[in-house]
Amino acid sequence: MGMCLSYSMHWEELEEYQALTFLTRNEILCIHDIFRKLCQGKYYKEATLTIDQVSSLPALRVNPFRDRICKVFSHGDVFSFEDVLGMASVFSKKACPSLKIEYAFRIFDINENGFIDEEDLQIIIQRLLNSEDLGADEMTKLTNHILAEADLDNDHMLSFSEFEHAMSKCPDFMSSFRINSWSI
Ligand SMILES: [Ca+2]
Ligand SMILES: [Ca+2]
Repeated sequence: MGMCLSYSMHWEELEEYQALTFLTRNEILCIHDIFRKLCQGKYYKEATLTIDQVSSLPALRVNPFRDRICKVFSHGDVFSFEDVLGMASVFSKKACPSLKIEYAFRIFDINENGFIDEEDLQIIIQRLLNSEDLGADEMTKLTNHILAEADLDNDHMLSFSEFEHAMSKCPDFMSSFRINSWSI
């Protein structure tokens, strides 16, 4: 715990970050520590990290959606300290389910057309199963199955409210959409 102590953040700033996020004080200090290490001691409010630096963190390195996560939480292809905190907050244990669902939808809307469509579903399935060579038949079966369960208006894609409804019936989702440690 003591390792995470860092004195270059003012007490009031720490309190403010705590009020604005779902993170604990210690989590904020840990992330601050990592951020400072990666930006080589520059003043954290002025420094940014590249997407490569963030997606190489142990917390994200093995996540099959790390490119999408970085896309959704970065601004202008870089991460400010507050961008990193925002990301950590959404993935924290205490973040409210509706916030997690909102960001999950943005992460899974891979072609960014505002819906989770068949194209997105195929990529999501490939990544989750870690399989490039799933047969076309099996893929169609899986996407049809998901759509049959969740596509309530039969337009072959999931709107945000259809996705939200499906996720609320899926108790595993909340525990999987979580990152417990950001340490290096
Ligand atoms: Ca889409
Ligand atoms: Ca639909």
